[in-house]
Amino acid sequence: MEKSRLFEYLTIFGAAAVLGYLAVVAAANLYAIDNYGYRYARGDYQTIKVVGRQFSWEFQYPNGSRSFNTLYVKAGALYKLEITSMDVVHSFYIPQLGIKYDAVPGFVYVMWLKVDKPGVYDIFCAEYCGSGHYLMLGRVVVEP
Ligand SMILES: [Cu+2]
Repeated sequence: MEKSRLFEYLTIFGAAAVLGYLAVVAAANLYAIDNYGYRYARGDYQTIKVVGRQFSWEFQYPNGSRSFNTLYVKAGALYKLEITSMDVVHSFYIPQLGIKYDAVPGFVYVMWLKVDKPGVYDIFCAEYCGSGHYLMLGRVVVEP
């Protein structure tokens, strides 16, 4: 085989190998993403309703109790957060836990929450929702 032909084949198969590798890695990682919590949902969890309104956060627990602006959870336990709004669009944001999801009237969005480290984490509203937007602060209290 002449040399230029050899380089041509090496270029083609080299590029194919790189693209094939990237395709396999991307597919494996995309498959591992669990946005809707299908794998979580098979486990044991409790549902907490998160309701945004001008200008506070309300949390409704499975036993019927409620709290405002402070979300109480247990470390290591799994929670399904059903996020909605009573009035305008808010955004439920806990930066330290990597959670940020819009609270939209008429819609319920699901997020999964599991915190292993006990402590207190800040909650913000991350969508401008009116004159009291800056007051929509809260905290997550993770009990050991
Ligand atoms: Cu808000």
